[in-house]
Amino acid sequence: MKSRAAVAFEAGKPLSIVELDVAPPQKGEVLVRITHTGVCHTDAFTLSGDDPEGLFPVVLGHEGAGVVEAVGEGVTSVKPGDHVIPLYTAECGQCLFCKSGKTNLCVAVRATQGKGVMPDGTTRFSYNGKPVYHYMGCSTFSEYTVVAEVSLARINPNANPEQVCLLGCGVTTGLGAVKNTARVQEGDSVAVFGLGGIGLAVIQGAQMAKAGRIIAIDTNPAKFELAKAFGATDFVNPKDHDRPIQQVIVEMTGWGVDHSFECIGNVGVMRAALECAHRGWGQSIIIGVAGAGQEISTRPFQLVTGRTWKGTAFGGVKGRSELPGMVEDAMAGKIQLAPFVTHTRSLTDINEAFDLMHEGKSIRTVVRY
Ligand code: NAD
Ligand code: AHE
Ligand code: ZN
Repeated sequence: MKSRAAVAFEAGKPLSIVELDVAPPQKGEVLVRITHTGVCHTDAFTLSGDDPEGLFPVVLGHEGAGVVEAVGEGVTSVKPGDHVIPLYTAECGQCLFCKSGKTNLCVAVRATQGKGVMPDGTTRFSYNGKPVYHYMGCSTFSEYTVVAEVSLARINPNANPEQVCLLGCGVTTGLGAVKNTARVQEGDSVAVFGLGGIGLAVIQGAQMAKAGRIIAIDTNPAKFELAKAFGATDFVNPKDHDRPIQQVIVEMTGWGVDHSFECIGNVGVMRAALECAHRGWGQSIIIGVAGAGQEISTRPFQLVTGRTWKGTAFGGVKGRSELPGMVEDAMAGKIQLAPFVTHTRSLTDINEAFDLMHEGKSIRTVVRY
């Protein structure tokens, strides 16, 4: 079948709106009609060419919502008409990782996913007879996409897709980082570096956890208003200070914060986030994704004196088990999604979503088909 799609033919170039050919879903696969997709900084990261797993030409997008159109052989957990959110972190329930009870990092389809292909090693997308790669097991920048059955969460059909698509990445990642990775407790102090979709979701999660002080840090002060609305108590622009930002946070708090979160993808800020954590027990959670060749560093003394460095993917959330409940929570007003959707665009204007992000004007632009 034909599908309207935004294709990244080359790193560093705008996406091209074309009509792709999409092959039918094979065994264990599902054809999904995407109705809405968010644009996450990770899409821009991969488009930039900095992603070690980046492949071109590719259909990017991993923060979508849609409806099942058709299923391949052996698919039993979803049927045509079901409303779904594609998952870049699958949940097969069978692998060592799923069964461990310790992680959400299912490996059922991860190896082929990282190579831009379906589990049988081939792509379902083609353009002018040439294969086009899949992305993160989702490829939500195509109206019709094929994903593995284990990469789909079935959700309430009455949910607002323009908002719940954000549970496909940004909002879930931030909320989960607070709840599952850091396990923030009532009264704890929190510092959040970077106030995009991820950082603001961390702030929302910290407020839900009844954190005490929530320090919001961004070089773009325009982000502070929304951070305040989500519950941040203190606002710091590193550009207003001539000393290292970790020193500023430690001075503000006495000994540092109980939990810090890096939501940018800047290895220098990752160091600052670790070093502003409380002596003896503070922990820092890396959420941001850094480019090929970049590495983190700190004085080992920072760890010797009791700080812990951690990271999180999709907030530690198991998508098939947990996303349906999070969608219900959003519908019940327990999770706020509307404030994240600062812009909407049609597919033909998807490149504006990247421009708005780079200009610091948007939190999330949601693209509708
Ligand atoms: P975004 O671009 O919307 O937000 C980033 C924010 O960081 C912006 O507000 C920007 O002004 C701010 N910033 C940039 N440099 C800064 C600095 N030096 N100091 C302070 N603030 C600074 O991005 P996003 O969509 O919120 O994504 C954030 C990061 O999280 C990206 O690296 C993305 O790839 C990553 N991410 C990771 C996961 C995961 O599962 N680990 C999931 C989603 C996104
Ligand atoms: N491909 C990159 C790493 C990219 C990365 O870390 N992705 C995050 C999700 S970002 C969502 O916006 C993640 O979940 N990683 C775990 C995984 O299994 O992909 C690289 O460095 O190679
Ligand atoms: Zn993302």
